[in-house]
Amino acid sequence: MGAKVYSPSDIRNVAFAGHGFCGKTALGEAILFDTGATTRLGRTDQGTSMFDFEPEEQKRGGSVASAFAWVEFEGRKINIIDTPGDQNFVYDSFAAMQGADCVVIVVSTPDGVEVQTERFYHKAQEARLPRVLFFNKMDRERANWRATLKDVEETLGIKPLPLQIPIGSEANFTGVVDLFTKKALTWPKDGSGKVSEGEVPESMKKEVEEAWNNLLETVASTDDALIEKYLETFELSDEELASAFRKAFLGGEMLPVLMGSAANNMGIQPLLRFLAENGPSPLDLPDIEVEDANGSVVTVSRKPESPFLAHVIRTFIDEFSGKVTVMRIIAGAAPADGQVQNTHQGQAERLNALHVQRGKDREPVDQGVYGDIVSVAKLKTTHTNDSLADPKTTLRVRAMVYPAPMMSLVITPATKGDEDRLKVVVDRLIEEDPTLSLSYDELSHQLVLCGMGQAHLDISIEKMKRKFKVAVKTDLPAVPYRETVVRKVTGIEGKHKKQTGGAGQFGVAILDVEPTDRGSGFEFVDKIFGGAIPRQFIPSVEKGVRERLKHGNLAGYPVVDLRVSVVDGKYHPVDSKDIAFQRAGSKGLRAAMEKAGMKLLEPYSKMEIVVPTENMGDIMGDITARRGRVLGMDAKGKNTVISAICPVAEIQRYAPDLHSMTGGKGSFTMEFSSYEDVPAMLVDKIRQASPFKVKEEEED
Ligand SMILES: Nc1nc2c(ncn2[C@@H]2O[C@H](COP(=O)(O)OP(=O)(O)O)[C@@H](O)[C@H]2O)c(=O)[nH]1
Ligand SMILES: [Mg+2]
Repeated sequence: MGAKVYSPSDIRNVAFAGHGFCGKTALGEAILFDTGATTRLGRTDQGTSMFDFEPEEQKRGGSVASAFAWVEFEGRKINIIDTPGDQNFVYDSFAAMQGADCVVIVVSTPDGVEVQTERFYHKAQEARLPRVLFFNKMDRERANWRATLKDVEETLGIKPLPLQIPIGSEANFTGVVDLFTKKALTWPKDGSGKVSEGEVPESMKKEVEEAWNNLLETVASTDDALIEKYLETFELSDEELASAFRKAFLGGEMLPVLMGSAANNMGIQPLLRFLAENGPSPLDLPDIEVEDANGSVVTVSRKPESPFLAHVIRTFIDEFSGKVTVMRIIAGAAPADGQVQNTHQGQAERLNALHVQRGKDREPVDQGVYGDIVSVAKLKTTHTNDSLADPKTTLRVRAMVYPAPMMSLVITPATKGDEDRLKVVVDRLIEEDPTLSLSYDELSHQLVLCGMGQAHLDISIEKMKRKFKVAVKTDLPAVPYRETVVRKVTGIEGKHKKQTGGAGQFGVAILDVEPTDRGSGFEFVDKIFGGAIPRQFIPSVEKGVRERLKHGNLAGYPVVDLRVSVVDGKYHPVDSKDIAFQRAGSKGLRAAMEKAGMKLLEPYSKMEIVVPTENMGDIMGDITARRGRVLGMDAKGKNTVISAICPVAEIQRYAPDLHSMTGGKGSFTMEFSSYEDVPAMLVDKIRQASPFKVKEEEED
């Protein structure tokens, strides 16, 4: 017997999002326990969470990938999508959020709105997902919910609407007054989640009255007819209130606030009721814009009877089932014969047996109904962010754009001869995680693993070892220095002449060489008139020049940003041949570099650093010490966003440094900006450390 099949009207797809360690996973665990899906309360800090089931997560006590679980509450199926909050894994969260129809933004009340809270809030807003706030950790010291309300208003730019008032605070937090029912709901601190209902304490009546009036007024003002009635009578019927409330919530016009303590299993049932009653069912969803094979926009009506379309929101490798693909059914229902088309890859796939997930546990389910989240094992080529569709259509959900990697590490297998296996293993990891990539550095002949940050790469390397038994050594990648010429030189001769017994080799190329703008690369100009070098040998000269550009005269790094013009030359009717002119070009450029003088260039990254404003001075001082330049600052709530550019060489380990300078509260993104001159005092050091020997021209 398979898992229960629910009607789409009874399904709710909810993502939990927010800053790392705000308690999203704890909230998910409390929900699993209170709905009877688990028999004990899982804890992330003890490695007993259903959601954080990967050993890397248990070791860290924090989520590194999204996880899924379904529960039943009051006859409704709630699909929970628990997302990681860490900056390193944020794109995994974004991919998983594509399965959600509304988002619970979890806020640690003592910490207020943090960097990733804001990021997830805006992401959900952009995706037009209704949002509700859960003020968590109400039991903790410095949990001041009024201050956090104010913080939300200032940083997110929307006045949040409390649906509850807390009873007691910090260690004395015992529960909430529910404004709709005017009941006091309290929980013991033993994690049992047993809710008791009582009367509103006398001392809170005035506060409750005020909050209720605020609620009525806020809801009424979302509807012209309603606000008129409210202003006349100061009353609304329950039905009027409920329907206007739901409409405003679904439209994203209102940001309700619920609260509790997830780790102590307090405040969970009201959140579930809120989601069951107010959360959108898949039948409430508007049409969706997708694209066809040509990339043209097609509007699809999200209904059970539309042609099947599903989107892959997560892929992971399970030790028993192999590759598991989790998908959200966007339109229609899964076909009974399982025949579908991967419309991103143009490949047929077969859905063998559908399952529903609870962490890594899965149960078969007989049907994939419209709106549900289901998983399937052993698809051939399908990845996260692909769409699976009715084979009669070519429709697909527009693929998410992943950012450029922010950090790279050189990896070498610990066991010699594992190189090929290493490539295969990284490919498998990339199936789970599209933000990871592998490149080959031609210059250093090294494999470079690229990802979102230090923690991301560390975890990927741990996974390689655990899942695939491949251990690697890591190194910081070499900084890709470049060289360029300092001034223009003209009429430089490159001459190749070789006479060994029989046929000789002869060619002369006269070159002009000049520096060009930063970032312009290399340009080759043919200025030969009158056949001083026969036409067919001009490409030979260019080839020789290009070969020589691979290693400059100064420290052996590639040479960029110059124009080389071949202006004259000499040839011999018999001895001139391709190889002779290649050698002439190469020698000419080498002589030109010698005469023009060379300088070293180093790459800079553009950074956006978000830090608590009180750390701003330290961070800016540190940027200067790293030879960086601060370009601007922007206050954002209690944080400041610093934009800066910094030499890549100075920020290869910025993540852990920023972490310790800000007590874990800072975060940053970076991308390549430009090449600039290396300061004179550092040139010698870089020359000596260069992995390249500066080649003297090989003798003929
Ligand atoms: N005191 C207290 N601690 C909590 C609460 N919720 C979560 N925690 C703790 O906060 C830490 C992070 O929780 P977790 O659920 O892993 O956070 P996530 O990163 O948002 O998933 C864990 O040590 C939890 O036990 C709460 O309501 N009160
Ligand atoms: Mg978590």
